[in-house]
Amino acid sequence: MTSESANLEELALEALSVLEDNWLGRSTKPAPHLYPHQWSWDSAFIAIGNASVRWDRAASELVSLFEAQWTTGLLPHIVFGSRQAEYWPSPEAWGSEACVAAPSMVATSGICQPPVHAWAARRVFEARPDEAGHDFLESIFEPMAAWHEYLHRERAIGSPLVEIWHPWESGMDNSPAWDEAVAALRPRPEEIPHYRRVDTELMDPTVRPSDDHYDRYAFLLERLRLEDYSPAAPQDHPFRVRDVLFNSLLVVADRQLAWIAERIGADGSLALQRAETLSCEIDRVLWNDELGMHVSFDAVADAQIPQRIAGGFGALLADPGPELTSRILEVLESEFLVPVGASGFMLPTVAVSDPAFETSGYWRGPAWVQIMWLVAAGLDTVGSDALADRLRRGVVGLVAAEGFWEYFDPITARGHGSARFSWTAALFLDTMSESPIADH
Ligand code: 9WN
Repeated sequence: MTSESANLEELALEALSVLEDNWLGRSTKPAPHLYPHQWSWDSAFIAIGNASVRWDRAASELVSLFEAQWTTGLLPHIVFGSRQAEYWPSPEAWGSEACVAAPSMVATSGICQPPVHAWAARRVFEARPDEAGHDFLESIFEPMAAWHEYLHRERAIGSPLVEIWHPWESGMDNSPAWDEAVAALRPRPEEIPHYRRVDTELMDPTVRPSDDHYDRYAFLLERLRLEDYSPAAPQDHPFRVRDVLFNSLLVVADRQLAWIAERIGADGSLALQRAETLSCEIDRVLWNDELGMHVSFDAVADAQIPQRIAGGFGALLADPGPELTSRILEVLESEFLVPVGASGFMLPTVAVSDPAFETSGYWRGPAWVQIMWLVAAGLDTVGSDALADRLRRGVVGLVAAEGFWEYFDPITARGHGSARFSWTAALFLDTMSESPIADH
């Protein structure tokens, strides 16, 4: 065994210990202190990482999340565990107990996150395609279909593209792509509920979203809460964004839902049809020819958001065809990718040359492992294997040099945010098992 592969083996053990330490009993918290409950898309990534190493936990991660599903089909972005664990917004701030559609056994948030779950469920099944795997798939299919149904029913307003109603729903909270839409919110002081941030007590406040943004996050939360998270006139909601990554992931998710349906003898034709419609709309509405990539759409301003962010490369997952793909790859290579380690690339969330770039500012520049993992999968989809491989080497290189951080500074490659971050560990494990990086 070479010293490099010995080191990778040690890292894999360390990744398992991160997941072990963050295990809550039926699901995994994203980070030891900063995010002490269960988060929706984190759980999907964690299930993917656990699928081939701790199958029962991978299945439990998704099963427990779906137990907190609302009767509307909404899959909440946070499922609260211990009330002692400090986080804002707390269960009281969300007030899910007062919502008829919310589960009675557990407190949750009332908004959602990108739909990576059908993909995760398929990966969990594929890691164990026996009777247990089949039972898991059967049990998850109806709730999964209801989750997708919710998105297509409640979030597609005057367009097949689905909307997010809060920056937190993108999973990329303070991305500069949302700056204008957030600045356009002008809450009166009495419309901002009183709150105390916990994140800035745990982290350096300069790398977290600003107080100004948090006031608006709190305002949107309160507005949605007052309408039980199901506004009677959704077209009047003041933050409505058709995010390219969210919609691209829904294309993948619908395709995976159809795949699951076929496995269990159910009908997946509607899901397939929806995936096709959505994928055409992504190219029709979200393609920006000048920027050479897809961007999100502000449904309130009725205009595209002309900001390149790494999430836009998520459109590769929906397979945009050779012409758009070659333009996208050109932008990816010439503007975004930054060399890391011997042969890897990292992908900053905002291009280093972009005026909006901030080197350690959360979603305003740093490289995140889950975005790199998703874009690598997008590159697989369009057959760009060499680039996908180098992005995966980037994931391994960052973790090997720095550890399992929440995100990484694209200039110095230093880790930032929370240490011992669950999806970094989970997707590192998946990256190691998927590609023979250690053999090169
Ligand atoms: C708000 C848990 C979550 C991730 C998001 C990330 C961050 C929460 C926060 O942490 O968001 O949901 O408090 O900042 O932006 O992608 O799911 O890891």
